[in-house]
Amino acid sequence: MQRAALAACIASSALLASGHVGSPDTFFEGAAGPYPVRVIIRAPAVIPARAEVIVRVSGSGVSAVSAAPYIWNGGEKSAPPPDQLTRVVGDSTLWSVQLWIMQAGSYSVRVHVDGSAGKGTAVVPYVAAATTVLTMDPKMGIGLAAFGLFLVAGLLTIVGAATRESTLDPGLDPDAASRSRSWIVRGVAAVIITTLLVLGRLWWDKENEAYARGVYTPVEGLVTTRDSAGTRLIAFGIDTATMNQRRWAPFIPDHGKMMHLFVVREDLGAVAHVHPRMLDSLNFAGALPSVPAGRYRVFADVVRETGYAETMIGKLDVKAEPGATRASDTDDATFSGATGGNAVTLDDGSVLTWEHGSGAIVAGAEAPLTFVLRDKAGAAVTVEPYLGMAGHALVVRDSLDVFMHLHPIGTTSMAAQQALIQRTDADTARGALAKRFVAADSARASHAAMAGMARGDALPGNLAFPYAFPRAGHYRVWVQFRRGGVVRTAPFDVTVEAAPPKAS
Ligand SMILES: [Cu+2]
Repeated sequence: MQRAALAACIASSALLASGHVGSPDTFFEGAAGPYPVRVIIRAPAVIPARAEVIVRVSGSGVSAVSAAPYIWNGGEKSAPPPDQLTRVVGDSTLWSVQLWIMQAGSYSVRVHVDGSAGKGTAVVPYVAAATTVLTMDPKMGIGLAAFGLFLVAGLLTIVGAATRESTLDPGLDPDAASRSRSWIVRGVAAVIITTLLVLGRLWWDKENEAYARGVYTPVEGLVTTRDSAGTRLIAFGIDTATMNQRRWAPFIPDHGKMMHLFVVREDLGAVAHVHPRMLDSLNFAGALPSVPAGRYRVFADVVRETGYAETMIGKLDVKAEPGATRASDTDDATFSGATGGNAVTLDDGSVLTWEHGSGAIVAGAEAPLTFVLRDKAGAAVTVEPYLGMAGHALVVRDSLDVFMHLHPIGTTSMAAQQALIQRTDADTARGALAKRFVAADSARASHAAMAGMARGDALPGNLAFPYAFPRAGHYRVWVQFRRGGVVRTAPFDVTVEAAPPKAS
């Protein structure tokens, strides 16, 4: 019953969670040396607690899988020895373990695979954050309070009996003087015990408050627009009051951009994906290409040099459309319109089809986010790299409490992974690592080069995004890719069903 209460509490309160909005789990698709791995980190809702690490290793001859969490600034010696994963019964490629996460922050979870092809390690960025304060079940509270009262009464009885009778010889009755002394001592003991209980309560309230203050909420920004010379500018200013005592750390570019800003109309009828420039450590600004009027939510993806990837949030009202507004960045894109079912025809005539099979899509279970691009004749076609990847997907729940920017490598940020890998024990000065990242990024001809891609490269038009929808409900998924030099967006709708209750 306690576990059920705990699970209900976690389910009801994990709305806003680590790094991203409403989607606390980490999905990673990559390789540990010669072994392709898919890693899922099921985030706990409180910290300290255990995170479940699930690893799918495809590749034969795998003999052992282990994993350990490294906090970003802990150095090599800080991590506990790796925990061995055990095979999940009934699936020889699936391994799992529970890892203790003792404090909130940015981690690399290193997954080691050992097998007949040798050893390999995958570095998975993981942002640990408490997302809820657990409350006690009232029934258990009443039970514990009754037990506590019983203990206090017992203690007073012992104290009273000891002062009254401990010096008496066997068989004698206590006299009136020792009886009254016993009452006085019991009264003093009651005062001392009450004082201790009150002090304990004060201490606990302080601890509880400190914990509640550390519960993750997204940083908010003030979003404004301004029309100037035929261009609409959008600005995102971080509201430091919402930083919730979190340590400020410099930003690093992810996919070559300091910020990926998603402007989503509240009815999900329009979306813009733009890349404002960083003006200073709190302010970003850039062009907002033409979007229809309406009330918008703003989700700003950024990565800090600590490997901490987060989504900041804001709101924006867009008034009537101005004349021609142009994008300031060729990687910017906008889209408005409804979905066209499971196969969306794009303006170049190609068709993107969501191949999700016939089964239901269930909250918490790996979702079949697999898309194939074909031409009019039905032949598979290629795409060009967009921000160093074959494709991007945005996932937004219709109630706007879930937002996720997905890549073929999952929910993790490549920049966060690089920050965690490249950080050395000498990078103790704030900003040192960020400086190297910014320098390396501006030295790069195009961001695609980082992933070993040239801008004109042809990539297979099969796009797969490892992810599980966190909750039941209606979602819209926008898939973005580049073809013919133009960023194209295909919208899809999906209804996600609640997970069936687990038999225990
Ligand atoms: Cu972007």
